[in-house]
Amino acid sequence: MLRKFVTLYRHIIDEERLYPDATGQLSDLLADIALACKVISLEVNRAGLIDLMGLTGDENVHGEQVKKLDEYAHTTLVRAMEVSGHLCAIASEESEDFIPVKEKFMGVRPMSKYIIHFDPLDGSSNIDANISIGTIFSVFKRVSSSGPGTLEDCLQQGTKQVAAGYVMYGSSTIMVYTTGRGVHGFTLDPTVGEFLLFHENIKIPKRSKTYSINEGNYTKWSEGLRNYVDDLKSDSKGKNRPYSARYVGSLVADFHRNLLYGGIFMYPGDSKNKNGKLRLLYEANPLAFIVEQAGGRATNGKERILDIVPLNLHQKTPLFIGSEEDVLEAEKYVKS
Ligand code: P6P
Repeated sequence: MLRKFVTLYRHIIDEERLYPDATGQLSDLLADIALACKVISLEVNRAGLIDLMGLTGDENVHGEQVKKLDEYAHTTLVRAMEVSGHLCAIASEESEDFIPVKEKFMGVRPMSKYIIHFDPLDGSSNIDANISIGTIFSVFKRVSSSGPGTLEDCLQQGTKQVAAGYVMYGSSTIMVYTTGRGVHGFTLDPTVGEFLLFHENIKIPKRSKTYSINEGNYTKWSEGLRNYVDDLKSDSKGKNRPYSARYVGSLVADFHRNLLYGGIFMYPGDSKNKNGKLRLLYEANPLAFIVEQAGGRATNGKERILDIVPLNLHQKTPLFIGSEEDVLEAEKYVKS
């Protein structure tokens, strides 16, 4: 069967045509994100050859060592997003405060009606080991009327997202995105510099045989969670046990594998960090939007991720995300 030769931009425009009142701003914004990520991909893929490996010696807002590629990815995205003319505010893991877009960059059409959150290079602690890392993004319509964006524009419930996605820099560079009409995956063909459709309408299996969690934290977990993971490893034939453990330690890589093959990824709160490690606005929310669009489920163990009302830009949340039936089962144990 002849596969459709569909570029990302073609796909975005086709999606846009389904919304009669679309102004084209979101389509342009998604194309700008893809372009910025192509540039980042170039650097990630040759970081071993030029001196972008290793540390800048600086620390980011979370006191984490900033890898040079982190900084590069952040700067590349901010520059591309500022000049896009479609944003009134930009929020990044690498920036303590959100960045209001300067008037001179504001679009001349309806005043720059979007805001964006991104994790410029998630999993960056794996850069030197050449393990897949990724850019994660989440787009909202502004709630303020005009001018540079406000904190209120940036602290919206995940259900209000208009687009979300990630770009994973691995054996190939892929982009997965949703605008609320299914989840679609693209592979970058470096010879033509285009993201080409490889998987339209991705659906995550309802039940899997894979779980992803850092078992090094086992002694800090709640009793309910310990019982759940112990059960996954048992060999009770009646409940398709034991599951396989798959954990890269790079959120985008673990999430993407589970999205395609099925699986549950967990980063729970524990006795040391009650809200776990992952961030609501630029990690949990975008992946939760994607997984629900693919027929999966994402909660904090009790509440749907997308229903959480954010209180600050870098707040953490426990995350249980992936195959619907697995997440529901995990919740039963965690609540017990
Ligand atoms: P741990 C990478 O540093 C990251 O932010 C995510 O990409 C990943 O899922 C998680 O942390 C891994 O954390 O504590 O298991 O090393």
